[in-house]
Amino acid sequence: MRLLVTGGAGFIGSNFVRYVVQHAPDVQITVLDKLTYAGNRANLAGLPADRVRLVVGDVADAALVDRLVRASDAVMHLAAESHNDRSLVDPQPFIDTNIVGTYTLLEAVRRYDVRFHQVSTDEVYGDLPLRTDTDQSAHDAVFTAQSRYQPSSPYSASKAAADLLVRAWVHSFGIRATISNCSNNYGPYQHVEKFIPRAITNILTGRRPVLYGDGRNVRDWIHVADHVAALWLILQRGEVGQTYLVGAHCERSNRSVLAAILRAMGRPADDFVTVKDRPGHDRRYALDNSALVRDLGWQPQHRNFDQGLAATIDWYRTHTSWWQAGKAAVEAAYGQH
Ligand code: NAD
Ligand code: TDX
Repeated sequence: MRLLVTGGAGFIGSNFVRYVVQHAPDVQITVLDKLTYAGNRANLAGLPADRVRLVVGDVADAALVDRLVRASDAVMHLAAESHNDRSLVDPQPFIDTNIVGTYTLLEAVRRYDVRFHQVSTDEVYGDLPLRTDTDQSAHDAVFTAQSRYQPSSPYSASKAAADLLVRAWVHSFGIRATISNCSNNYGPYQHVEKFIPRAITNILTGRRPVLYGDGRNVRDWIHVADHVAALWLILQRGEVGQTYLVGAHCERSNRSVLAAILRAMGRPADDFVTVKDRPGHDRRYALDNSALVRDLGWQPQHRNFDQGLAATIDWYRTHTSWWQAGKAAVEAAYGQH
């Protein structure tokens, strides 16, 4: 199989490429990645050159995308602007990459009848109420593949728009596509702008980690290794036209995640700063993964969040050269808003 992986030099993309190289010896991978601030050649270091090639370019470049899709049997589409906070400062690249880029790929897979998978997020469904002691409906609420799309941020709106284009291209043109909507990932190679790596690397550089608002917001965490295993399974065995929700039933408040990081790194429990809340901050995400478990037999392997977190902390400790150069600039940018 000739597989085109867009965004393969990013966090989830590079973990996916490594997974496929290890598990599927017959697959040749072409990574199409613009190498934005979030993409990094080093994420693909050490992979065999005869199995993986990197093409630096834009998913919205129709001529380049046409040429690469024509030469592929399947496309795993991960390229995106991925950070909510950035989308609140400058939405334009989110429109260009997430919407126009996805449209550009869809037109190419339509021309050449190439299998396509859209990697998306649970944030397209908006947010859920926090669980409370009294409100039973809040306890039961989770996203399902039938949940309404009601995104809150420019980032999630751009992902929602892209997903809807995929659904329409399946419906109107019969392209062979699937979609997955995954919860919050953590693990190696995640950019230091994101919550968990930011907190870890703040502590490692003598800064205090940062909690937005009251810290009661809940995210449903999944180890990136479990997400990429699901993506590979869906690409091979998923039913065309289906949406799969990917999550590992690991809801944690931001406050409790930060407490676990501080504890694991030997810092006092109150050694963090609280800042103004993110505008439009989604309260809670949680999702129903039953189609993936029932139909495709997927099971998360990294079920112990504290262990996964400890391994992630170790990874950042032992890979300082991977993140150190960009750290100060990320913190300086955060300081401006
Ligand atoms: P990331 O920001 O780490 O990586 C994105 C990659 O896309 C980078 O390598 C970047 O250079 C590349 N890219 C950006 N614009 C491009 C363009 N115009 N053309 C080609 N390449 C471009 O993001 P990530 O966290 O790895 O997310 C990957 C995908 O998974 C995204 O589609 C995201 O919406 C989705 N997702 C992420 C999470 C999460 O928790 N991180 C959860 C669910 C879904
Ligand atoms: O320093 C911080 N302090 C903090 O309290 C940062 C960076 C974040 N937060 C909060 C905001 C969120 O409630 O932590 C939570 C996680 O924040 P992010 O890492 O920015 O992730 P989130 O906004 O939840 O989106 C992530 O998951 C879904 C990814 O960035 C998206 O690409 C994915 O679609």
